[in-house]
Amino acid sequence: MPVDFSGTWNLVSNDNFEGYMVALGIDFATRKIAKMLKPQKVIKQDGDSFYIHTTSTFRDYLLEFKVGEEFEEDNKGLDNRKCKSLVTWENDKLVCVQTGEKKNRGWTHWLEGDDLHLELRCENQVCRQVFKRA
Ligand code: VLP
Repeated sequence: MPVDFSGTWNLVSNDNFEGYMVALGIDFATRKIAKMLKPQKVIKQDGDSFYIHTTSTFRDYLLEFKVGEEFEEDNKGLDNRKCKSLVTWENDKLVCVQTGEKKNRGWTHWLEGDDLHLELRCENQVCRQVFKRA
C-alpha cells in the first residue's frame, strides 16, 4: 500500500521554528506572532498530485504540485522569495528541494505511527514539526 498523507492535521509540536524563521529573514514582529500559531494542514493526495493547504489565524499558504515535476514557488506570505521547487519520493518520505537564494532550503514530510512529521530546512537551521489528525 502506498503512503497516503491525505487528511486534516493539527500542529502539536514545533521545534526550532524560531531558528528556521531567522534563517529565512522573517522580521521580529512577524516571528513573535508566527511562533504562537497552531497551524492546521489540509492535505489532499491523489497518487503523485498533492494539495497542501497550511492555515492559521494569521496567514495561509497553499502549495500544489506533482511529484517529480519542478515548479516555481513564490512563498507568498512566508518570506516571499521565489524559488524552484522539486518534490520527490525517498522511499515513503516526500522530499522537497527549494532552489534559490537560500542555501540548503527544503522540507521533508513523512508519517510515523498516527502522526504527520515535517522537517523544514534553511541554511544551517532545522525545524521539526509534528501534526496529529484533527
Ligand atoms: C514564515 C515561515 C507564518 C513565517 C511567517 C508566516 C502558513 C510543507 C510545506 C508546504 C511549509 C510551511 C511553511 C511555514 C514557514 C513559515 C504563517 C504560518 C502559516 O509547508 O507542508 O508548503 O512550507
